[in-house]
Amino acid sequence: QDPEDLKRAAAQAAAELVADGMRLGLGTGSTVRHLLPAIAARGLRDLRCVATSEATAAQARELGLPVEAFEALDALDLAIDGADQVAPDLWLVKGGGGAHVREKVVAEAAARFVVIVDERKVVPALGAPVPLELLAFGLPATLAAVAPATVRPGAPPSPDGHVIADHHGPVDDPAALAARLDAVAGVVGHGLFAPALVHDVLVARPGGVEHLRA
Ligand code: DER
Repeated sequence: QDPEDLKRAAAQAAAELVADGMRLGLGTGSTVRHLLPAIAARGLRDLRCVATSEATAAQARELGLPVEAFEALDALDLAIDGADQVAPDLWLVKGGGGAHVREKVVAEAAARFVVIVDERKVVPALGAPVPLELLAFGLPATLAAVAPATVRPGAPPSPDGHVIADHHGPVDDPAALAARLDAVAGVVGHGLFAPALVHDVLVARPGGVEHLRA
């Protein structure tokens, strides 16, 4: 089945979780691109939306969704986002689109974080690359500290002016790798999302949408 149909099915299922008056975090990527029209089509009232990228903000506004700066809210009821990899224990790799720092801030602020993927994203074990967001200051020293890692070719700076890079090492122990990356001062963020952060994963398969709960 066409992956876009699967992405749309997962997005539709997530859109059903949105209720009037919700403070809603909107992720970034091609699956979320199907989420926004599905939410807009529901004609919900009094939504307050926060976007994790300019691309999401622009598409949401085009659809008439009320997007506001995240500085106006100190908590969200629900955040919905895609993922690059989903492991059986619900460790995630995100950041293929380079928005993972803002996405993680939004996910952590949400009472419920729902991930929407097509079945291709479900993997037996996480693997490289793990996206990184690095301070430009002292970049070579930081790259050495997190080796093996490279700056992502052609990637523009993040909305917050940081460098997008990728870690290429094995991810046998995501918790250990996440701790190692978090310990390096020049690492602003990385794309490993812990299961504790993830409440639901909606996996679209040809037979339907599977609902994994943490
Ligand atoms: O960059 C990101 O974190 C995106 O959410 C990514 O993980 C999923 O993008 P996709 O829906 O286009 O595969």
